[in-house]
Formats: sequence, C-alpha cells, structure tokens
Amino acid sequence: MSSLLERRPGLLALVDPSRSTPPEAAQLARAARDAGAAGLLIGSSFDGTHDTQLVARAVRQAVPGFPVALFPGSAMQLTDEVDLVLFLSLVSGRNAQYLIEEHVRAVPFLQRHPVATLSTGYILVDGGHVTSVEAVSQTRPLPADKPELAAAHATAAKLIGMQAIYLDAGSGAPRAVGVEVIRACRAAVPGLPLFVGGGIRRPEQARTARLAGADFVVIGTALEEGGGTGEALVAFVRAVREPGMTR
Ligand code: 1GP
Repeated sequence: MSSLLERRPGLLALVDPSRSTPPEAAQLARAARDAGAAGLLIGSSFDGTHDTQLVARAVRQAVPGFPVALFPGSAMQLTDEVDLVLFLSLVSGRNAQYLIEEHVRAVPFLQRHPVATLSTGYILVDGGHVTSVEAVSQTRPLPADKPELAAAHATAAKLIGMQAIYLDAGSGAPRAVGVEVIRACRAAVPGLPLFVGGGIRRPEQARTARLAGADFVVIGTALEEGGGTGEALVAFVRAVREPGMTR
C-alpha cells in the first residue's frame, strides 16, 4: 500500500497547521527525516483548508520522498499534497458527522484529486482532561481503565472493514493511552496497523507504547515544546525502533 505502512514500526511526527507555520513545519520535517522517523502526519482538530495546504506543500518541498500523511480533523482539511489520507472514523463516539458525514463530504475532493486513503478506526481514550477533539467532535472519550471496551471498538472497526486503528488520548493529554488499552487493542486486531498518540512527551513513554504493541507512535506537542531538536528526536526514534535498548 503506502510506503508509510512499510516503514512500521516507527515514530511519526505530527505537525499541526494551526500551531506551526509552513517554514516551521518544513524545519521539523527535515529534523524528523534526519532523525530516522517513519514519516510525518499533518492535521489539526480545528483548522481550515488554507493552512493545511500551505503546510503540506512546504513539507513536501522540504523533504521530497519522505512519507507524509494527512490526519484530518474534517473534510475541510483535505489536500492532495500528501501521500496518504487517514480516512478517520471516530468510532469511540456516536456523532454521525465524524462517523460518516465528513466522509461523504470528502468524496467530491477525492474524485477530483485521487490520493490514497487508509480507512482508520479512530478511538479517543480519556487522557485526563477535555481535549480539542472531544470539544470539537462533541463526543466522549472511552474510559482509560476499560481496555476491553477499547478492544471491542477496535474489533468492531475491523469487522466493518477498517484497515487501521488509531488510539488517541488527544493532543497535549496529561495522561497517554495506557499499556493495558494498547495491549488489548493489539490483541484484538493483530494484523492491522496500530497508531498510538496523545500525551507522549518522553522517549520512555514512546518505548512503552511500542512494547505494548503500537506500530506507530505519534508525537506532536513534545516537538513543539522543544523536543524537535535532532538529539531529542533521535531518542524518540530509537525508543520506538529499538525498544529493547534502554539507552
Ligand atoms: C494528537 O496523537 C496526537 O492527536 C499527538 O498528541 O500533541 O500530545 O503529542 P500530542
């Protein structure tokens, strides 16, 4: 499928177009590529088309050939300046807009601009505070201490035919998705790419998520808060790619 999926396991750097300018995004993309990250995600839970398009274009020009995927908050953010669109269904919620409506709205764009899509069951897990995703989508996250509930959602997404699962505690969450939840979902959908993100601020947390079964560990806030330097990124990459090593 996409070259991104062939690069698992790996670290994904998330660029939020509402928080990074195109030049900042380009710089981060170069740092992520040089550190050995698997690729880049671009997206925001609250942002329109314009900034996303500009950031995606800047990233493409900065790191040609480096896998870039869109992690859209809505159909408004669609751009074809990416290799892959995570076609997200917010399956932990019961808001039809994020289960099917945004997807229908995406069709005219995707017909005009054929870009690869990956049908992804997006599961929001309680990360200890109200995140933008929760506020914007008007859905409640799943409880953090009910791994069987998260696993049932992952299984249902797979039975529906979804091709990947994304477990998210939400950007800036004080508490990342827990080991038991990741393990339960990994066991529920053994063959599917499993993305885990939200609240991962230290390499040790990235390692823990990987050891629990994450194929891709996503970091966003940690990069914006100073973890975007080469050395810090290399530590995150190593934690995911060589989780058995503690240094
Ligand atoms: C949010 O999973 C991403 O959707 C990344 O979260 O910004 O907390 O790293 P952070």
